[in-house]
Amino acid sequence: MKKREFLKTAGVLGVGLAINPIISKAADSLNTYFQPASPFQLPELGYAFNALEPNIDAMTMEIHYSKHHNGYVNNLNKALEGNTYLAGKSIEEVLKMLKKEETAIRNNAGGHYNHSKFWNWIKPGGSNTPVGDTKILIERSFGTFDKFKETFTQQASKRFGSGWAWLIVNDKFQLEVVSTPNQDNPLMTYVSDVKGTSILGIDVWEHAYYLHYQNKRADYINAFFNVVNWDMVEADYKAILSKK
Ligand code: MN3
Repeated sequence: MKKREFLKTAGVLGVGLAINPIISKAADSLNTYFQPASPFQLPELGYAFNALEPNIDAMTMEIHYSKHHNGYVNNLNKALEGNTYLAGKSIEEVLKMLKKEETAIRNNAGGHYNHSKFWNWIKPGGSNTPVGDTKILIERSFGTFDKFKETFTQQASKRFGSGWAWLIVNDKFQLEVVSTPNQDNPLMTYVSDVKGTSILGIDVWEHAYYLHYQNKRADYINAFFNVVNWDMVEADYKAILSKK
């Protein structure tokens, strides 16, 4: 759907969607969040390891960020060395262009992108409920915020083994809750069955919660909602709109 058609369709939502969406400061900083091209670097976390306690414990944050995410960045840079068509591309382009069988790039590019987004989708204290256009769209798409939470929680709970649950904007500009295995992402054209751009995601790999929650994934998902940064979700949505 072209932007104009979308805005016409979205017009029924009323005041929530302006004709010329104003890109907030958060969206600007988001656009500069990733290094424009490889080699990639571990981005700054933006808060202390213990800042999300008691919802996400300090040791989990420290290991998750400085070991797991750092490992994805280093291994991605190694995997891209000598790659003639992906080296020098942005991380989003790498996700969109990589081939299914390029396992090292697929796992580590996904790992870098997914975690870079994830750190920004959570913040100390969170912000309890959606804001702005995404609040309207979530209520319109799922009925109520609680219904959305239920759907998202279901996707996150039923993901067998390692992976992520996402709230995405699909190619029809609709919100959808989906899940992908391992470090796959809905931006991966040649990999993912579900296609779109995520505006919220939860890491349900055991490394994301096991130290504190052990086998109780449901408790971790519940706690995640206490620290969701809904302003960032809104900024991500506006950034998608601005590129159409
Ligand atoms: Mn992880």
